[in-house]
Amino acid sequence: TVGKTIKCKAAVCWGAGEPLKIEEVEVAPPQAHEVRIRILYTGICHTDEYTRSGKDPEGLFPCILGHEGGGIVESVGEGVTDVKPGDHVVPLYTAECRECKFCKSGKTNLCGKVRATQGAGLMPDKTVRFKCNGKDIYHFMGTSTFSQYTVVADVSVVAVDPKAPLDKVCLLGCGITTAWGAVVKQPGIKGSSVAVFGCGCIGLGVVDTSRLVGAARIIAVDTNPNKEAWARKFGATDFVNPAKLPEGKRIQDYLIEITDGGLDYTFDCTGNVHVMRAALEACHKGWGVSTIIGVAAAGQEISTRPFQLVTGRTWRGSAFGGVKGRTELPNLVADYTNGKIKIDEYITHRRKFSEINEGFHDMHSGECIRCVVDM
Ligand code: NAD
Ligand code: AHE
Ligand code: ZN
Repeated sequence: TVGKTIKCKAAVCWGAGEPLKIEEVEVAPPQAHEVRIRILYTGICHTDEYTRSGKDPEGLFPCILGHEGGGIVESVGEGVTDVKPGDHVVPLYTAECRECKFCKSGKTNLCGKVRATQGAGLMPDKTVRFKCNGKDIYHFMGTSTFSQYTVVADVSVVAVDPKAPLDKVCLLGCGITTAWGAVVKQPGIKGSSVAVFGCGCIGLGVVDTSRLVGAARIIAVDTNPNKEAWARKFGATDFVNPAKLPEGKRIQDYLIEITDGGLDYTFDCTGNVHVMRAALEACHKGWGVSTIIGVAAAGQEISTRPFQLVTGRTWRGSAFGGVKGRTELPNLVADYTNGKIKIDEYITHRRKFSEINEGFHDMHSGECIRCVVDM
């Protein structure tokens, strides 16, 4: 049986730096190994804004952004075995095919199966499923959740407990999972000192998970003074505003002073390459480990004196927290429904789909942790 094209509303970004425009789009039926999803809720992540703004070297326009969604499977193409119509699902921007060199390595959550086409804004067969006024529209991150219906590869979606509220667990599609994994998969944090640079959804998630795994001291760092109360609520033991340090005092030198030589673990959750350097240099000589989570603009590069690494500091990074979505997300949903991990606490704003651009403005206000859009 051949499925039908669906007409629905989607927020199209027609060009770098432009606001999103709600348009009627046509969503073609899922082909072999594809899944068409009715998106009910989506979060807005800083990475959506990063690509919208034109800072993403992989950005393609016109496109339908969004990668933090929750929805219900509408139909599936041939050969799809893991999900069926009616299943509650979260799309995954980090696929998990379980067959490629990456998946089989046991060393990474990055999957090679669809990443090249995904980065080119296409489905795995190198075509698109979205059209607007007869024009092809690119996919984004293999998810495009800013559409009432989207099509994803079957390796890029996971079914979750239908009893879990989709307006909450959609946030496990990126921010909260990214932060959780970055901490849980980093051995040694229990009993250690941690500094977290940037207290948005990602940074607060790192603070919260560090508390959960038993870090001894958690120093939150943010230039926005309003983030102190947020950080403490999520488990920070200290808060430092780098903008309030004495003239000429660098944040890394200050942190080294107050921690008897530096932190055991630091995390960049800002995407600012100067902050990334400070986070690395705030690490303790001999063993400190700094993890980059933030995403930097095209053309930006990190630097430090190699001596920083020669003397035992480690610089690393993680994508989607190192989490293999199809295998691990159902457990994380259970952790949420069992009260082990927070989601509700991150939701500061809610918007109707027609107000999605206001959701982006909320993000810039400095008072928004996550905005959930009701599609
Ligand atoms: P956000 O904008 O909500 O949070 C960033 C925080 O950093 C803000 O509180 C801001 O005040 C603070 N900040 C800005 N400049 C600072 C400075 N110089 N020193 C200290 N704090 C500073 O963003 P978010 O949604 O939490 O995302 C954070 C970053 O993580 C973004 O770059 C995003 O693209 C990236 N990200 C990466 C992954 C991944 O898989 N690696 C996943 C999700 C998001
Ligand atoms: N396209 C950008 C990089 C963007 C990036 O780093 N994305 C993160 C996820 S951010 C989610 O909010 C990621 O997972 N990257 C791994 C991957 O395979 O994309 C660029 O610089 O080209
Ligand atoms: Zn994201």
